Amino acid sequence: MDRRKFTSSLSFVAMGSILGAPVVFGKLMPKGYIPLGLQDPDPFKLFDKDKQMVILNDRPWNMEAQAHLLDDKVTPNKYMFIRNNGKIPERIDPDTWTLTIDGEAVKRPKRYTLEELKRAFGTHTYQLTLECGGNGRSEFNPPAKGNQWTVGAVSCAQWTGIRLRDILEDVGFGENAVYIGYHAADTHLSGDAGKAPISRGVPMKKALQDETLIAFKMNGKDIPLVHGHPLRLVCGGWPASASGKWLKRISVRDKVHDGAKMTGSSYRIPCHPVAPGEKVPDEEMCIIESMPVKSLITFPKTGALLKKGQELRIRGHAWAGELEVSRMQYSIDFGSTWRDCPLEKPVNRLAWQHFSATIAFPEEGYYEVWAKATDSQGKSQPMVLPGWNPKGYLNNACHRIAVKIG
Ligand SMILES: Nc1nc2c(c(=O)[nH]1)N[C@H]1C(S)=C(S)[C@@H](COP(=O)(O)O)O[C@H]1N2
Ligand SMILES: [Mo]
Repeated sequence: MDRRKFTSSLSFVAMGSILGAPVVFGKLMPKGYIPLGLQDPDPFKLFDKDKQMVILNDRPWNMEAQAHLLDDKVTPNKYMFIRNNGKIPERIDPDTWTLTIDGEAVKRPKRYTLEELKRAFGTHTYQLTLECGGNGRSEFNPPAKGNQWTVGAVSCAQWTGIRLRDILEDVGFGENAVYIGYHAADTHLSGDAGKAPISRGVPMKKALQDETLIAFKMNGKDIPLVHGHPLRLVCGGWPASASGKWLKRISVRDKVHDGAKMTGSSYRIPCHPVAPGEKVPDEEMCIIESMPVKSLITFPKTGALLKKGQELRIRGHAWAGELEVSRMQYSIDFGSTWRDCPLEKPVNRLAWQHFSATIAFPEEGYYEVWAKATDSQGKSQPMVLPGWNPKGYLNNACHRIAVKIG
């Protein structure tokens, strides 16, 4: 039995004896609640993550994958990056959890229990690519503040839930509806209860898409706590910050949602290109919407050693926000020449696509394998860093791995 299950089956008196002190107010604590002092201090165990995941921050918790950990077609929890802006909510009781729909543009504001949501609306499952807007931030110069993500802040898990559209149609919304904004149960690091760590959203057009889900399952199981249990908004193909975890309320707004991290330089980029390091006034910053085309070589791990004459089988994934990836190429000569490689169709819209290739190297020595995806509108990944921006978003430069032959 794991520690979490073990502790949640104990009485608070028994817990107190482990802690060496009585659990004050123990009687008032919800069933299954584990006092912080008893939680596993090992974050890999606490979040059920593989030891090869890389911790970028512990306050709040932020953890990324490495390219080779993302080899699965459907990302399992153990390799899924964690991005938190605040403190993970601790006392979650799915039996009493509710979702409220309100806002200026809603016709009949309503509150649903989880049971009601599951009963009233059809269930849908999609595999959805979630990439943090700041994935690749570590390479920008001048450097951008924030978690120094390399390549591992992306996932493509299978999400099951109901369509946000079905709920919005149930409550009704006016012609004045512009945007939806989410409100969640996580709390600000400062401890200020009136302050949300994050409250973002998407325009109505995105909110009403088939694939925009209010999810209650990830990869067929209850969503893990750190990824939004018991309810999460999932907007695939957009910066993952639009996919609110621990979802409590959705507001149908008559203007662009103005919650925490919707303004200033948060998840916004200069509306027009700027020079590296340039100061950009707030009114010249635009909200990031669909993510740009990108790909990742997930096998082999960089640094592969091959014998002379041995062929190399590579594989990976490519994605392009709202668009499909239409072409995948690789280069073994630093981008001088490119070869096409087979690319699979996505299992559904907004899911990443898989590519593979068998590469023969002309002679022994050091090589880099570069991968380049092109979207359905003809845009390819740049080979070097794309436009600098104050917070280091949208780095979709080609991924590359080192290979040595001989
Ligand atoms: N409530 C809440 N939702 C949130 C966040 C958060 O801090 N709180 N972080 C957002 C950001 S910036 C990202 S990149 C994704 C990360 O999702 P994951 O931790 O499940 O991988 O969640 C988004 N949803
Ligand atoms: Mo993010």
